[in-house]
Amino acid sequence: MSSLTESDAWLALAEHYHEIKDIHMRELFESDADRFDNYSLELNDILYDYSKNRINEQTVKLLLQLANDVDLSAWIEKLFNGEAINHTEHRAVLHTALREQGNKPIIINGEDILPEIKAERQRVKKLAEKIRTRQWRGVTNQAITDVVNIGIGGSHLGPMMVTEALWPHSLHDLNVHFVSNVDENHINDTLENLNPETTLFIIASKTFTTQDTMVNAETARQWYINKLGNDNGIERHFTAVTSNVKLARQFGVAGDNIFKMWDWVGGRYSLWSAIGLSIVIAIGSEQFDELLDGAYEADQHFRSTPLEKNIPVMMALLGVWYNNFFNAQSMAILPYDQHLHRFPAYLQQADMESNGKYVDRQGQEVDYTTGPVIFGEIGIAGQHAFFQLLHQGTKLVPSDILAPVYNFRCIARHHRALMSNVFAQTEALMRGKTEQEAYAELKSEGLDDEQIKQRLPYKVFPGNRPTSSLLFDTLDPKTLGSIIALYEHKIFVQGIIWNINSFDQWGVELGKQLATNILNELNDTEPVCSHDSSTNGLINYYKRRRASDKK
Ligand code: G6Q
Repeated sequence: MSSLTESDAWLALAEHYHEIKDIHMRELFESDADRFDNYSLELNDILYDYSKNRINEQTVKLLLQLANDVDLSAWIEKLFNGEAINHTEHRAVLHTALREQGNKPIIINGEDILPEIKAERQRVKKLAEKIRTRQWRGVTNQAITDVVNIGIGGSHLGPMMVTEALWPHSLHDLNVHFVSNVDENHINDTLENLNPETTLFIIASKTFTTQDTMVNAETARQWYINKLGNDNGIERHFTAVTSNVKLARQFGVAGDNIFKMWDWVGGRYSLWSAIGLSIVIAIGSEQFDELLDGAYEADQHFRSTPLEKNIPVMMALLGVWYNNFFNAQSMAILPYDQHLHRFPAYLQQADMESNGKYVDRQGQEVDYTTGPVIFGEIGIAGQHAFFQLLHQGTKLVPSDILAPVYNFRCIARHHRALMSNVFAQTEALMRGKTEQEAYAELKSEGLDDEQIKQRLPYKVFPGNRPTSSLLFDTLDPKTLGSIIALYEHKIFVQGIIWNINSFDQWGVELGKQLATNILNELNDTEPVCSHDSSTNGLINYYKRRRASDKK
């Protein structure tokens, strides 16, 4: 048994689960008129309502005890102070330094990193503003109209999600595209209508060795050369963001166009760094600063608010409650703001790559479950698709609902229709529909008793399905920055409780390594026999098919 599952708080929670598992949230609301006030928190214009969860005072008390038992507050300080908490890579984890507004030095290897962060941010802004104001000229002295970010994983999802989310705040005559897939369709479809003389590429890769990105970058360079007939002026069309400056230079990117990343920023936490160059180009320097401000305010909230009033801490503890005691295997992220349509994909990486680990910080296999399967979709679209399972399926799927109080143009007719769904869904998931209520409804529809008897079982909804709601005024850069940082910190807290390192990603490294090995085997037509029969069979089938294509 691990010390976590033997801790007093864990054992008490396991016992408490048996007391609460059959209590319906309807009862919890009936017995506490102030439940909404008692179980909701605010940060600036963000309201976090967690009252529709299967918890009572005792649950919260025990979950907080669990957080205290693992010394969460001390870990929060270690995070902000730059201790090497990514112990498998001997690295600090300092995405918070990227949005730090204070001047107190943050020392890594004897040096204050803040001046370098600020200097690099200035370089990024300078380039972005030149592009936005059409001062940056391409090979034929034309302004840039299209920017293509080539990157994958952490060098793609964050910038892409934010650029989509803040589209109303962006320049609309400057298009920002994202290419991640090494499938040629992605880059070819993107380049089809672009003009190399007015296109700028950002090769975003911390390592500058990721195969997918490098193959796409090479294709982009060839496209430029093929279209123009030579490589004149190519330095005005290629930039890079990387911690491997040497490889970026070897690729041919001019030194002035290379922006730095540091090893203390994980890819999935890097949108605040120069990896966010595409974001700065889209929304401009001032609004990028607001995004950073919003994240900084969430950082301050996380660092200085008592655990019981701390939004990311409560988000994390609820996740642990369902994951480890209710045995919930998944969690749904359901934004009702169309501009957040890539937020579930972004969080999928942030959460699952961080907490999808089975070995603890001492190198032992854990005896409890860790990160959940994260999935999601725009809430309205989900309602017409997988919400059926949320309402009447056999699995418990705790869900986060995110919705704006105002949206961009805020046409009342649209917005009220949208929000009526938000409120109705959270209420229905909580309350469900009893047999009596279903009976009364069918009766009022004019069905006779025989018809009602047949249909009744299908019209009953058990309810008691947890949702937490995040309502925010409007999806502006500052609010988005806060929301992202709240989720980053939630993930951190869960990693601390589960005693895992949320900041390495050996599973991703494995994929990179395996693909490189097999790539060598695809370079000729010889059959392979070094794998299992399925992998051999698939590779050889592919090779045969390709060989006959060539004939
Ligand atoms: C993120 C991961 C991973 C990484 C990609 C791209 O935290 O490390 O998703 O971002 O594999 O790596 P490069 O930026 O090095 O190309």
